[in-house]
Amino acid sequence: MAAFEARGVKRIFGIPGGGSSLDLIDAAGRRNIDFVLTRGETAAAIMAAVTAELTGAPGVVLTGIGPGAASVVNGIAYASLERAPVVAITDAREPEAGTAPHQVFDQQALFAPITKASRRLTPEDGAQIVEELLDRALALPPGPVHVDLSATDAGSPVAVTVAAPAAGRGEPAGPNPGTVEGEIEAARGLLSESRRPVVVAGIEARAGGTGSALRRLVETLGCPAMTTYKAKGVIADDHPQTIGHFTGARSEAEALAQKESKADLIVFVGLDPVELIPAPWLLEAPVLALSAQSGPTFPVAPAARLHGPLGACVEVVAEAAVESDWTEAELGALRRRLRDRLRLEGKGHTAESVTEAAAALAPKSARVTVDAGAHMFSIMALWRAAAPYDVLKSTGLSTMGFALPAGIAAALAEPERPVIAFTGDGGLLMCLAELSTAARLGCNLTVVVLNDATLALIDIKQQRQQRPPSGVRTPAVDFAAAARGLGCQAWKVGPGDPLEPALRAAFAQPGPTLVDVTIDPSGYGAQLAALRG
Ligand SMILES: Cc1ncc(C[n+]2csc(CCOP(=O)(O)OP(=O)(O)O)c2C)c(N)n1
Repeated sequence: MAAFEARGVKRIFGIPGGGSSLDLIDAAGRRNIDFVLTRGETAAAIMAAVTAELTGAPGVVLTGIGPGAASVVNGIAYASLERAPVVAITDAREPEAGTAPHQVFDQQALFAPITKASRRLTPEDGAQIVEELLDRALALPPGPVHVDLSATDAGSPVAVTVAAPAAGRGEPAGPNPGTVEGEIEAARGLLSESRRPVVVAGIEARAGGTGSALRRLVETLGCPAMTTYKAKGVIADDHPQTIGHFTGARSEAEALAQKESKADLIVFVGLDPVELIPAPWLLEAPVLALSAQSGPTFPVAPAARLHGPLGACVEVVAEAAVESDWTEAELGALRRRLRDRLRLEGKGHTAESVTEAAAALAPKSARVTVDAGAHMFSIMALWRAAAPYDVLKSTGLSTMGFALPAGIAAALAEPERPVIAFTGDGGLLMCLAELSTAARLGCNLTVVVLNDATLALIDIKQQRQQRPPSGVRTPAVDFAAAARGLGCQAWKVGPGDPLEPALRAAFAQPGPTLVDVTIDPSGYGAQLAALRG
């Protein structure tokens, strides 16, 4: 706990078991670290990971042995594929137990594929190991680590060493943190020869120190700027050169390959391959890759690469940047083309109309979280982010059950900033009980459920394969009634009901609220076809 405190940890999320968890909760209290009880372990891990993303300090999640450890796995997978530094602490069996193997399996093996390291702590070297694990979690690319700790070991005295404060978010670990390495001349050559470059910012570009260098580069080039979903806001959505998101979908490749707006160079700035959908690479233009971590494997081999502190990489190539041939009219046409592909038809309320209504009525400072599913496309396309982390979404894992726990973590990290969590009905049902966590904590959070009683993203894939509907549609759930039962104020909006009064009332309340909107999913199929082919 001393090590966590020194690294800026303010709260730990989880569900305790009866072993080391209880010692740790006591110790946390003595260090002014809050223990935040959740209803599910995976939700706790998502909260820890999002806390890490927002604060730069490591996230910490605590679970019991066996079922508690098994139940946290999807949240740790989130931290792994979304590059969030998280410490997962599980109760562990006593080494010399000699007791029945009740609730016992190899927990370190369970976490091995989704953590950067997993260690059992002992009184002899436990404090040292915690420091090493924290360093591992924070080193690029950041990710989760696992700690197994038995009650006897947790209760034994150790020599506490307090860590030096860790490097801040985005500052690379390693022997030469300030050095840009790679094909500097080739990189500059590609940029100076390019007449029609396109800059794509990815997850690593969220780190402080990159955004301003990146904007300068984009403005010098006068070229189109795109961000991945995770990097949304790194270059503001309202920046005159922002044309949309880069996800690896066919519609983007088509837009950037068409005759009138053909890109001749794609510049990745901090893009992580995990951010792209697994589709064939369709762009012919060469790629210049600038990365904070060395050697990521992209679906296309870059013509040149640099790695090192990302802002410095950008500055190194910017020396060769000159104004491109792109015109304002071409940028506008590209933006419209990408946006038009995402238009969503439907009767009554749709994901598009709900997003537009919420954006018009939301408090200006609102932060948004978005779940996985068909509803996500319209929200990501229409919500305007001004800065990184204005919109939080699971992309590397693309997990359902994200928006509500992420919203709770965001509300706790910045209580003065309201949060709107957009979710499908399927995703919300995976973490519904966390509404009671939000109510208990008084989170300034509005959950907007796009309720179509369908796992729409899977439903449309099933329809496209001309299969009969099976296993994807369910009777509608009354989320407003459920939310009230869990301690939130809630409104239900049917297909013919006006949405604005409910949204207005929900946004006006400080405590957690929920708006359950019945939406028409019939336009999703055409939208997905336009996006991904
Ligand atoms: C935890 C998890 N389970 C399954 C999936 C696969 N999956 C992706 S979207 C989706 C359906 C989402 O349904 P819903 O939340 O109702 O949103 P909608 O697609 O209807 O907008 C499923 C099952 C996933 N991404 N995450």
